[in-house]
Amino acid sequence: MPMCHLSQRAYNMCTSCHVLFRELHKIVFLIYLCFGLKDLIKDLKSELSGHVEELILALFMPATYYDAWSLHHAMKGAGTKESVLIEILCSRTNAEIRNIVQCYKSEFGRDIEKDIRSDTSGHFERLLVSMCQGNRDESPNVNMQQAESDAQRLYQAGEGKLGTDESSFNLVLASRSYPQLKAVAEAYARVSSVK
Ligand SMILES: [Ca+2]
Repeated sequence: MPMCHLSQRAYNMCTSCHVLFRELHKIVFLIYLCFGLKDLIKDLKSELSGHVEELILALFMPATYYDAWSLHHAMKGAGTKESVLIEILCSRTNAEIRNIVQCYKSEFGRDIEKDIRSDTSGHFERLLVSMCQGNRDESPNVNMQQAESDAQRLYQAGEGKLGTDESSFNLVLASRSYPQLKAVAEAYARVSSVK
């Protein structure tokens, strides 16, 4: 039976693992049964489970859908996989975040902000809620003076005092551009080493 491009990719990645190999056969069969991607994803979900489900869905899902699915899985049921929330919400572009929020609503019928609020608390909750607004500065320019003052501010809000003023961290982490945050981290290393 000929294989489509995606299943060939999945096949090449996974031939060394017997469990995955068996599951991939199911998928090849499913591809020929259902040609619509949406139906295919639905069928894959009902056929697979656990890490195999996650690997295969990662290969087949559009990136936005996979992020929304991962966030939903990280929060649904008991407990929360905080590392997944951080990895996705703290690294995507504003446009990607907005698409993920929209996809979360349309595919899972839920409001991501409400789910974050019910699954997390305190400053971590506020940080994640800020992140899912998709309002990060995306200018490619780095302002060294601002990086220096942010580093000073973070030092004073954390290491330089008893306890931590988390709101300063939230402000910087949620709003500065990624290149700017890199400059803040470098400035912070200098500030903390001379104090
Ligand atoms: Ca939960």
